[in-house]
Amino acid sequence: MSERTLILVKPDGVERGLVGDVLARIERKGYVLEQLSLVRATADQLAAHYAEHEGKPFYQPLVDFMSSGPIVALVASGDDVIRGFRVMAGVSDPTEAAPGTIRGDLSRDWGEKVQKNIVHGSDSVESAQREIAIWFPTGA
Ligand code: IDP
Ligand code: MG
Repeated sequence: MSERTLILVKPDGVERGLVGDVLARIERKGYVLEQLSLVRATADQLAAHYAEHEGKPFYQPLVDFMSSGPIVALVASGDDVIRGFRVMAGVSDPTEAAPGTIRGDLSRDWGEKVQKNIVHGSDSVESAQREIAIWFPTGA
């Protein structure tokens, strides 16, 4: 069944000029871009988006990082796109992410308290619905 996922190109991806690479991978894979926006995340958006991580040691570094520059928010659709994009992204740790994945190809450890790993992708249908409403409040 076709589904939708919320993808973010994080500030490291925008700053390093990797938006086009990420979008091209999504398009070449065959997923469809439904929404696309260059935004600066508000504190409220980040608190809602990362609520599950509040209290963890990397939470404040993560929020500071996500506030450090513009991000690209997008909604992509396709059958099993939530799982499919997570596979394309690779695991969270840039050092462990497999070559061929977005994180494996484009990110690395910079010795910081937060992993700068280029992209976010929703991890479930429930997360996708919740996250799309945070980044596209007028509807997607
Ligand atoms: P995900 O983005 O692969 O779903 P999550 O566990 O949801 O990973 O964590 C959200 C983000 O927080 C990660 O993408 C990464 O930027 C950062 N992060 C997660 N775990 C760690 C950690 O152990 N150290 C530093 N940063 C982390
Ligand atoms: Mg996550």
